[in-house]
Amino acid sequence: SCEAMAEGAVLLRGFARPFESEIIAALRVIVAQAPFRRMFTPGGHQMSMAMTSCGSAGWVTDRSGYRYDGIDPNSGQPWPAMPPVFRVLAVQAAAGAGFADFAPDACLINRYAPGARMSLHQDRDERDFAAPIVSVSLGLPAIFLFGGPKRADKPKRYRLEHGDVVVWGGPSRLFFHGVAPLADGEHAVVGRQRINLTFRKAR
Ligand code: MD3
Ligand code: FE
Repeated sequence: SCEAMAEGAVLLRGFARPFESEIIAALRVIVAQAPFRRMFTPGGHQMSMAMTSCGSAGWVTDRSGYRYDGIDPNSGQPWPAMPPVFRVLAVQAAAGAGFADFAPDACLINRYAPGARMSLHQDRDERDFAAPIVSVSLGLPAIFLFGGPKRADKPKRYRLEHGDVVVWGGPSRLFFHGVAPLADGEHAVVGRQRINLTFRKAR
């Protein structure tokens, strides 16, 4: 099914389900090369979710700021390549939402253990805001907080489940958003965690 959450934001329930086993196999290979790590914000706070990336650019944060970088700072090597199944999924979802030529160069991979969260923020580190962001939820369900163009806009709550894909384009591309603390549970395929993939055109 297909649902509009705001102008430019399209929720594709279960869109990633047919890709599930291939995605999980590809994720294992990525994480062996670029393990999940809990990064620090420029303010010195350690993030509660753990991250890694694949593609020609990955997102990093440290005491000097936020940025996209072609090199994983933990290994000093390029990030793992974006697996073809990741790219196909993201491009098909974007096309389904009306974005015909999505060409992601970065996939950020967030891992939430029970209790982990992401505070309200905007995604503004990408060069071109005309490109959408495609997000894929795997594992335990999360309450996604979807605000508006101003930080003070009261967020709406959406439950994102295993296999759900959202395309964020148009005005919603710069809306504030976050994730409520993850409730404990056990997912039959992914275990006691939630994993979120976000595909971006970073540079
Ligand atoms: C709306 N990730 O990685 S995915 C992020 O579940 C991020 O891990 C969350 O926010 C997560 O930056 C939310 C949904 C999402 C991702 C990017 C967006 C929603 C968005 C960018 C603009 C507007
Ligand atoms: Fe975000």
